[in-house]
Amino acid sequence: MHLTRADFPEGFLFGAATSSYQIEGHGHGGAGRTHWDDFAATPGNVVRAEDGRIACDHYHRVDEDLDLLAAMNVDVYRFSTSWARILPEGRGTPNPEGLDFYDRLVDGLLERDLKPAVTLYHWELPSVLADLGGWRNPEIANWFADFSEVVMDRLGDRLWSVATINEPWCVGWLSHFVGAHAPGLRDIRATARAMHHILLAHGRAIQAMRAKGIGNLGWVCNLEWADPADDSDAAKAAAARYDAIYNRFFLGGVFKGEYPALVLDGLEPHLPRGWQDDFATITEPVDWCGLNYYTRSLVSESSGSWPAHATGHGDLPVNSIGWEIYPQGLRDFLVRTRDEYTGELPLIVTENGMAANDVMQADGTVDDTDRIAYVAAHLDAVREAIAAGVPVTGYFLWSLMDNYEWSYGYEKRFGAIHIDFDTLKRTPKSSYHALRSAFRR
Ligand code: IFM
Repeated sequence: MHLTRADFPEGFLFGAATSSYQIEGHGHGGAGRTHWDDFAATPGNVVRAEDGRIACDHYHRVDEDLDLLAAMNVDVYRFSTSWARILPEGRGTPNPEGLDFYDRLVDGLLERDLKPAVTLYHWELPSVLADLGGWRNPEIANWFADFSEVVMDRLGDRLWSVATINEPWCVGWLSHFVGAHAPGLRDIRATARAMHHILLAHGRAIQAMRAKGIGNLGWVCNLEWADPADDSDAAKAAAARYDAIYNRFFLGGVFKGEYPALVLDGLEPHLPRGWQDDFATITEPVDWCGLNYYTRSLVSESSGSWPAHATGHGDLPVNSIGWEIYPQGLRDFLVRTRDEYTGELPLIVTENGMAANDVMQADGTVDDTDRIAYVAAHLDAVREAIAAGVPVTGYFLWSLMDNYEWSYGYEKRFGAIHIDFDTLKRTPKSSYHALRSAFRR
């Protein structure tokens, strides 16, 4: 790693990120069933039908994991609270064990001088709320705001930052239109409603938390760079549609109070009545914006109905999932987000990292030089954005440790720490050691 802390502005924050269902072990501690448990139990949805019941068993190994985190010299730990662990029925009486767990986690971070950055929702919707329509039901905005209050009543006095919903494109489009994530729907009306209600729930929760005096509230979008697959007007138009759905819808909703015309072309007939009135809530100001960035796609026109686009890849190197490695996209997104949406608001790279085929060597080491190169190239892209005047204030690695990679099960590894999913042994990889040196104070 050619970079160190000294290459970034004073006060720039380095962090590592995880999420609850992906690491905790959802089978422990009285957590309620989630729609990911249901999705994973349905044949064909997840590799080997794996679920998050045990995951990394972080629930029982939290001290060991926090020690490793602190020794990595990061400033911030971005983690999420499981709605179903805290409210097994989605609403009503909290599970005391669930709240106690996050309480210990936050105290453990503070004892180690780490900043707790919580994300309230990272995809594990309680099944009972999914039964009521989940993100399709407008009531979810109230359920989510209530959940945010329960979390803040217990943890709000000790958090560094709070984000509402992680990666709204995944929660909305990928889960309701593509059907690749829970609840696995392929339905345009469900998609339109879910995408709108995600934003409404975000706004309501921000209002509820602000009313309680909680500060440093943020919004996290995942962005994927979209280039036309060729020079044709059709490919350019398809790429613009893809970009509007993936990247502009959620930023536009929160920061401009409008949806892109290219998305309304397909979704407007399916949005709930009076959707425009909700922008007053959706645009509730936030204190920072998080961007999760991994890759780009080459987009072409496809036959069939709206949105009539197909994605493919060029000849760039790829990660082990097949995602092209394109650091330039991170620099360009940071600049574009500042220019078109957020202005002087602080931007944080809340996730960035690489899936790689990491193999434990006979001597017990894991050499992931490709991941070190990936992170270094993306940190360079962040530096370029900073040099262009973009107020980027932090970079968080995805992920601290190998974990449950959703529909890929445990097959795809993103961690700086290797997990042996049979023994649950933790082994820091070479990227962990490289970052630990780079982040040294
Ligand atoms: O593992 C996911 C995470 O849950 C959300 N952002 C992308 C990561 C890698 O796919």
